[in-house]
Amino acid sequence: MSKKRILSVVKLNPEVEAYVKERYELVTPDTLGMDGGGIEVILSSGKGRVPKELMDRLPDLKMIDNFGVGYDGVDVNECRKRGIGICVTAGVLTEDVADLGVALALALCRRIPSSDSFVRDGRYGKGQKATTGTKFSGKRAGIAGLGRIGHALARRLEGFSMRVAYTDRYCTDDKYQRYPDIKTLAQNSDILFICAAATVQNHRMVNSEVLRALGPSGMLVNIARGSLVDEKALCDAITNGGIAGAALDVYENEPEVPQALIKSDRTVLTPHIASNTRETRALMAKVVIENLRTFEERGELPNNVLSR
Ligand code: 8YV
Repeated sequence: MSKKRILSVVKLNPEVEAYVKERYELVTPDTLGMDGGGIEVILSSGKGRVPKELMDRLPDLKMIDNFGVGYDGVDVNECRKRGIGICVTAGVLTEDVADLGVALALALCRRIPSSDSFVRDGRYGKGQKATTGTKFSGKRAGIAGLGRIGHALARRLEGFSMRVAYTDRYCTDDKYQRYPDIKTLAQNSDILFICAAATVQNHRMVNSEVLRALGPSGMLVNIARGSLVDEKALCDAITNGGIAGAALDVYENEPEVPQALIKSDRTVLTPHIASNTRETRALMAKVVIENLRTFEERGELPNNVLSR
């Protein structure tokens, strides 16, 4: 009996790939051919794109099994209309992403990357003076997006004696001060952390006005998605001293990173690694496989963001 087809729009995690290849015929949009009938599942990730045009080729599509919690490449409205579930790896990567938020902010304040280079390239040995950073503990933290990751970050920052404030359209938490919008939050923050989902409403939520509100001593940390920040405005603010610095794990057109950010000594840049630890990637793979197995065996759509 021939195997059922499954379509992947991304390079798969090795464990997911091994599981899938044993049970399915794995196809890509390029090898799909004219007839997309019978394909019920698309495997995707934060990097994947599932536009309406692809869904049009798959009349039996029921599930997008997503390696990650972000699914901004998926046409969500179209999924809603067609009753297609978007199943994510909720919960398992929260801690890692929050950890990276702290690490990036600390690295930026305490100038860890440039201090590391200072030692490695011999300037320390020659008795030169290292650059002075800024104190991390006690800063005013602003969190845009107080979901699971935002909360995990808030808890960590409290441990650094920070006053934590936030803005969020849906979540509230009386423990922290809530601001009605991101501009007011930025005005009242030393470090603005972006943890919100990359929805249409949040597109470029950090614009030139918000960066102005953050001001010359303010810092931006983005562990969510590049599309939440107007990258051109950010480059200008970094180049002109409009803000003190930025620490970024995500970019508007990954893997491209603007030269203005690369050249600046007031940025800390990582290549979208927030969930990239051995432990978490193994758990993410497990959830993707479990989501798929549950769908196949029981016809259910676990961790479906559209059923919430
Ligand atoms: C992954 C992510 O790096 O969960 C997300 O939204 O961006 C990350 O966990 C990504 O899904 C892998 O491409």
